[in-house]
Amino acid sequence: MLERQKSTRIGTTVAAYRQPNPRMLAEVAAGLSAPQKELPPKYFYDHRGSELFEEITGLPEYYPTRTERALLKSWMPHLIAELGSRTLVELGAGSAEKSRIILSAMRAAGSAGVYVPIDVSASFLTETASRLRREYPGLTVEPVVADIAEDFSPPSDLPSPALYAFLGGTIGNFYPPAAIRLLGRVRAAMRANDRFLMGVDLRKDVRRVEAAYNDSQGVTAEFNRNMLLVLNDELGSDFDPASFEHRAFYEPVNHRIEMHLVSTLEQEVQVPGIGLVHFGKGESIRTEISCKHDRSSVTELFSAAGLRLESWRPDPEVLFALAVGVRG
Ligand code: SAH
Ligand code: AVI
Repeated sequence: MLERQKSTRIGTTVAAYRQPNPRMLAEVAAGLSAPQKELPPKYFYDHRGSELFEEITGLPEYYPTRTERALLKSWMPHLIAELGSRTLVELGAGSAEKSRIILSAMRAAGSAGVYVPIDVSASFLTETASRLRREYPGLTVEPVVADIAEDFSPPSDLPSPALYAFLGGTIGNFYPPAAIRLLGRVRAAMRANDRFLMGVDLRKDVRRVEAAYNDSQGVTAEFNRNMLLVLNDELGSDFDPASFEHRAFYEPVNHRIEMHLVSTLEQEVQVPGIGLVHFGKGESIRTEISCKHDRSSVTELFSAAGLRLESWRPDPEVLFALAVGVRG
């Protein structure tokens, strides 16, 4: 879906843009005309954005990935042996680096059948699928390029039981009503003996969580600005990423990190199909929320989506947790 296009700039003329995706154009138009400008975080993820996220996962300040990995390593061999999962359907799979822990547990239990990684980052997903086919020769890998906020349709007739997984704390990147709709679609696809495994980033000391989104090497800042390059490539807009500053802070009322791009000057940006977009000096675009949870907020989210929280496993420092849900 989000593929950076090879385009040629001739003076100020931009040649050879694809037809813009109408949904993207509508979302960007609505987001940039709101009083608080806002863009959906899925637009971070072209191939470069996916690479930058991978880089973030290895940063010393970014505790979620290594904490979730340790939780998966200690729990998955037991959980998968107990469930006998034959299919893994994963939302927002990315590089599937941690998914391999689940797939290896399925292989060890003799139950590895089908892996369905779903992601909006098309070419990155294709690469992930090819690598997995090489690493797990007996596994059927059926990647699906889709926006999980809009449509969620795993292939039918998957071997049962299935494990649906949504790792990394990505649920936190959705506003609660959208998160509930998304989980509701997972619930609708699940059969009685299927399970839903979700990674959630937990509420904690504000300094710890803010540091994870303000890393000292500036990778998160580059990831944030990448969204403007995605817009330039997809829509032919003329954002100058250097004129926007990365800002990330904890918003305690809604228990979430907010990431913004702040215009360092008064400027106008041309977005074909939308027109000139004005930015005052210091005006920002909110590019991401990352909601932090606890056991009771996850119980509520699940129950609003028709799921029941069956198991809850935080790490010893209570930074991150794995939650397992069943049809309620
Ligand atoms: N699950 C991986 C990657 C998390 S990064 C991990 O835990 O490390 C978030 C992933 O979700 C990215 O790969 C991104 O491309 C994907 N993603 C974000 N929004 C999405 C959407 N609306 N639909 C589908 N995939 C999405
Ligand atoms: C993918 N998602 C869970 C990440 C997060 O922490 O909300 C994206 C991210 N944004 C900045 N750093 C990482």
